This record gives sequence, C-alpha cells and structure tokens, in this order.
Amino acid sequence: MQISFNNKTLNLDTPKIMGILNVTPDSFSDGGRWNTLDRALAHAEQMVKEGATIIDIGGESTRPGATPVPLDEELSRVIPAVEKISKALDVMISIDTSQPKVMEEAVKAGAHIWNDIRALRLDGALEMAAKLQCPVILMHMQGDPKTMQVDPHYEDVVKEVEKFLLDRVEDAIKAGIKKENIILDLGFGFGKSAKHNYQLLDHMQHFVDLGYPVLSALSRKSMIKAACNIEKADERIVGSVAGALLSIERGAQMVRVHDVKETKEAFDVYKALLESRD
Ligand code: YH5
Repeated sequence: MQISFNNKTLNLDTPKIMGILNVTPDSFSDGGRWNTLDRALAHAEQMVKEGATIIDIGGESTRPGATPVPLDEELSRVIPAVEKISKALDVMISIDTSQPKVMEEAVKAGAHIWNDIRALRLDGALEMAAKLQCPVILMHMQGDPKTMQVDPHYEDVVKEVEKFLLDRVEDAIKAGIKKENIILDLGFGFGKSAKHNYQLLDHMQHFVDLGYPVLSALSRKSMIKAACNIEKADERIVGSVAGALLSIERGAQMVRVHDVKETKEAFDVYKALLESRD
C-alpha cells in the first residue's frame, strides 16, 4: 500500500510518523512573522531528523471552542511555511485545512496531502480535491468544533463513525477523487467522550480492514489526559506514545504526533518484535 503525489511516495507497509507543525500565532509566545517562519522550518527539520516522513502544517486552531480564522489570515500563515519547508527539506507535506483555496495554493507551493478535519464538506472542497488529484485524509467529526464536546452521544460509536466515513468516501469517489488517494481518520476528540475515543482505538483494526490507509491522531489529546490524569498537554508524552503504539499494533499505517523522537523509539521496539518472528 502506498500514497504518491508530485514525485514523492510514502510506503505504508511500515508505519509512518506525521509530525505536527502549528503555524498559528498562539503556538509561539513571541509572535512576529519572520521569526515564526524560521522557527517553523527549524521545528520541521528537527522532526524529520527524528523520524517524521510527513510534516502536517496547520494554520487554523481546531481545539474545542476555538474561533474561526479568516481565509486570508490562514493563507498568510500556511503558504510561506509550505514554500520554505518544501524547498529546504525532502519530506512529504500535509496541510491541515478545510479551505479549498488554501489547499490549491499549498499544492502550488509544494504540498502533497490534504488533511481535512471536515472531510471535504465545505463548499467546493470535493471539486478542488478532484481537480488537484492529491491524497486526502477524511476525518470523522460529530458536530462542529465550537460545540462538539458539549455532550457527545452515540448508539454505537464504531458503526456510526464507519457509516460517516464510508459516506464521505462515496461522495469523494463520485466527485472524481481516486480510491488510491483516500486515507481515513477516526477523529479522536472531535465530538467524542474519552470512552468513545478508547472504543474507537480498540476497534482500529476494523477500520483498517475497510481497505484504506488509516491515520491515528491522538497525540496529547484529552483522551490521554483522561487516562493519565495529566493536566498540562505537553506533559502527556508517554501516554501519547502508548496510544500511538496501540494504534499501529491494531493496523494503523500512519500516526500524527507532536513527539516524533519518542514515538519513533516505540515503533522501533515494535519493529524489532516483528523482525524476531521466524
Ligand atoms: C486529527 O485528529 N486534530 S488539530 C487538542 C489537544 C491536542 C491536540 C491538548 N488536526 C486532528 O491536534 N487532523 C487536529 O489537546 C487533525 N486528525 C487529523 N487528520 C487538534 C489537535 C489537538 C487538539
């Protein structure tokens, strides 16, 4: 199984690490665009050295309750970073956006994968993805970022997330997006209680068996806080690594993480175990 775009190929026979790169001003204490760009490149470079094969660039804050970012603001955050990183580093670049215009400009600037938490549901998104013919990550969300964590409810979370994702796949294929370009994501934390998140994690293999590559993105999220009782997000590293390892052990081909070095070490242990089998 592999994902390709613009002379870059990702072999998904072994699990791949996507490193998270925020280019939102609140992710830097000192603001300032020039400085932000330099720091973004340095952070991306470090994550590649540590074992990331994809860098996920995001300019919209999608944490529960966050306010929307205007399109021109998102463009001015994301595009210069894509240009700089694609020129400097030999790495695949995914863009965490729901805006077709942002993705169109990002591809011109050297991006490879459209990572959309809204699964191409904004106006013109399906059409743009079909035009660009780039790989797309379709993520499940119940509700919208403003209200999704108020009182999430499911009869059967696994069945409902599966139905949502298969409906989005059907719409994507109808719009002209190729099957080989589709990646699925269960959307940990997006309209789900901790229990819902862990039920989905436990059934990761069920989603992998649908035949599309699966991305697991639980790094530092509230489900880790719920299990480990750690208030500060940047102290949830060990729990996040455990979640990433449980994901790949259940078949996930990609993980989206803040802590690349630690995740890579855990994956190396899993690799050694697999290689010990006669
Ligand atoms: C995702 O699940 N999530 S942005 C709250 C946290 C920690 C991290 C402290 N983009 C996903 O990372 N893209 C985001 O608690 C994503 N899947 C995909 N494909 C939210 C995030 C986060 C939120």
